[in-house]
Amino acid sequence: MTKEQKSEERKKLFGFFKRKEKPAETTKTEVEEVTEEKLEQLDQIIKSDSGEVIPEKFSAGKEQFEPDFKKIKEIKEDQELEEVEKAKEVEAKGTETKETEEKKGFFSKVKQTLTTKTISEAKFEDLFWNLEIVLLENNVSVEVIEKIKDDLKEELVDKPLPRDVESKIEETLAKTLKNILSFKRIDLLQKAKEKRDTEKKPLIIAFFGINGSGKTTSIAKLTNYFQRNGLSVVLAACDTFRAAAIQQLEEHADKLNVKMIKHDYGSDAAAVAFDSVKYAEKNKVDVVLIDTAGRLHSNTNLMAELEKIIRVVKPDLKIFIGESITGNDCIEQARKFNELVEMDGAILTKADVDEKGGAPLSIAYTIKKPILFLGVGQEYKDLEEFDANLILKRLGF
Ligand SMILES: Nc1nc2c(ncn2[C@@H]2O[C@H](COP(=O)(O)OP(=O)(O)OP(=O)(O)O)[C@@H](O)[C@H]2O)c(=O)[nH]1
Ligand SMILES: [Mg+2]
Repeated sequence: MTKEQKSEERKKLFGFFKRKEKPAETTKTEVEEVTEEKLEQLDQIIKSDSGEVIPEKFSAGKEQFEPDFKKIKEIKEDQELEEVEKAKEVEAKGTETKETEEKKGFFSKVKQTLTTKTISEAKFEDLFWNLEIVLLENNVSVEVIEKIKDDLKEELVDKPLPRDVESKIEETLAKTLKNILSFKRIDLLQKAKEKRDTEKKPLIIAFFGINGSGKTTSIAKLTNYFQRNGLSVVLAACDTFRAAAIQQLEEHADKLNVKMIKHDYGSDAAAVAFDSVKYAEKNKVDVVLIDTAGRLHSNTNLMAELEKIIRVVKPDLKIFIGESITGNDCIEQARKFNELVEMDGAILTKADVDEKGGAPLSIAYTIKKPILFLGVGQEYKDLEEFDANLILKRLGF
């Protein structure tokens, strides 16, 4: 900071600082009589703070040296400015730590504010506000927040508070969240093997979601996952709507060395799906993965096309692919898709870019179906089996 900037800053800050901390003291000092005692005190202050001696000026009238109050004031102002800057730094650091603390264990905050033996409804609402903010910031949907609130209220309001309130709150929250995430796991490998061994048929999985949510990439990752586990795959290029889509899937098919069934751009997607299943049955392929065009639930034509694919091949599983980074948008999409095409589960992509943990929790609660995997990058290996405990950890539990 240049001297000029510092002086400007000082003007702004010092004025405020002086008003709050030292109402009229500085001006008063200027008109006060200079006593030996006062000089001693000033000398002490300045020496101890800055190591400088007290500035003096020669008074021609009195023919002696006197304290130079103008300079003294400047020095004091400088010291005070430094203090203000230090205080600002401390405050900034405080905010950083506060955020981390909030994320880690925001319920401990509630404990600190509790001084009464029971919590009234009004007090609870007041306390819950702290949690609500953190949950909202972490993409936890309003419905889930309401559920958490109800469960906590039931345990805490107008009840004798247990000695260890923090543990009680933690326990209740963890129970609520675990319940939301405790859906029956879908084991794709086991399902494929079962269908192969009992029905001699391939496991058919259709994927859908909005544009760019990661359908094609997730299908490629899953192909690799099945292959690593000894199962064979055929891909159905049912995105006949977007010009480059077939080529994009084909590149993955070549890299992964799997068969891909395609028709021309613009052709009937359901026919491609049908041919893929026939190919798999004939060639004893274990799994058929159906890539579809990105669509909004409001696009009637494309939704009808999706319904036709489903009607024609009757997939064993219908999987919604959503981007976890879009937070509440993703939750809304999941809800709307689920109303039109009831899904069996979801894969949430781009979890590597999503620092907040609320999306999986909220989607699971919205669709009441399991989340199978999280996409955590762009490589084939970047597919993580969903682990509820990990999500709870990310939310600070
Ligand atoms: N960081 C990250 N990027 C991902 C992930 N999954 C997909 N992507 C990227 O997201 C972009 C879109 O992925 P696609 O697989 O083409 O999405 P899509 O749903 O098939 O898109 P449309 O076919 O256009 O509807 C690509 O650049 C992917 O590399 C993920 O888990 N993490
Ligand atoms: Mg695609």
